[in-house]
Amino acid sequence: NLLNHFKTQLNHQACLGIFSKTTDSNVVEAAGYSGLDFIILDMEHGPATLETMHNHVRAAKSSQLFPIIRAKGVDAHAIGSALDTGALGVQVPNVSTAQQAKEAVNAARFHPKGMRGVCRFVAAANFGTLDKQTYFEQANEALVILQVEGVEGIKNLDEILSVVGFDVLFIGPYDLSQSIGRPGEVDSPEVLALMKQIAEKAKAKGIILGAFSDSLERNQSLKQEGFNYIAYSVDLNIFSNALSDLVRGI
Ligand code: 3PY
Repeated sequence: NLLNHFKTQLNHQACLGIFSKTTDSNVVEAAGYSGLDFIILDMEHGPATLETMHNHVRAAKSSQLFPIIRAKGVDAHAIGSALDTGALGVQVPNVSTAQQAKEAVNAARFHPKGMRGVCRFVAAANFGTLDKQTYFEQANEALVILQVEGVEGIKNLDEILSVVGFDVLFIGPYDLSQSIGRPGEVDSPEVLALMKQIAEKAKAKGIILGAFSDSLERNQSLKQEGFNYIAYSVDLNIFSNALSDLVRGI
């Protein structure tokens, strides 16, 4: 199945995804026909509502694209309801302390791994038709991705990395650049050095690394640096840039 297949891939090789800020589930489905590995449906930045997310998740699964929802923050309701849609992963932005990392894991996993709010009548449980035990076991396999993207998170990194129950540590270079007073300078030596520092610590603990990239060159360098979860750009930006290339080519 999609969950096991993606988890296996992620453990062994670089996987490529994009962020999505569309409200049209056809765009999400179409992205899957490209062979892309995963899509991060964004509820931190972007207009899509929880209702839209239900359709996005269905659309992604229909084209074998692994759906992850980025919740709006470290918020138990936002994290639980994202997974209730049937998304196979949840990404939590701006984790700065071990306490926040624990809260995120707790909100994403059922007992004994956490304390996620229980409703077995949601889309993720086939509206209550899925066998209870199967649902709870399956739900606890969801991918949990934590974003560290600020100096406070870096300061607390050892403790964050010691928290049990998350799968991927994701670095947000844009927020990181802002946190050192240089918003947007994602290719600056300072940001790259901090990313390297985070990456080395995560690697030493055997934790899968992820990052945002907005260039094809950066995709390659991240891959070489051992990042297996590479989130390239945003669907609508990719679309618009492809049209610019088209216009330039006439
Ligand atoms: C960042 O770069 O800060 C991100 O969160 C990616 O969108």
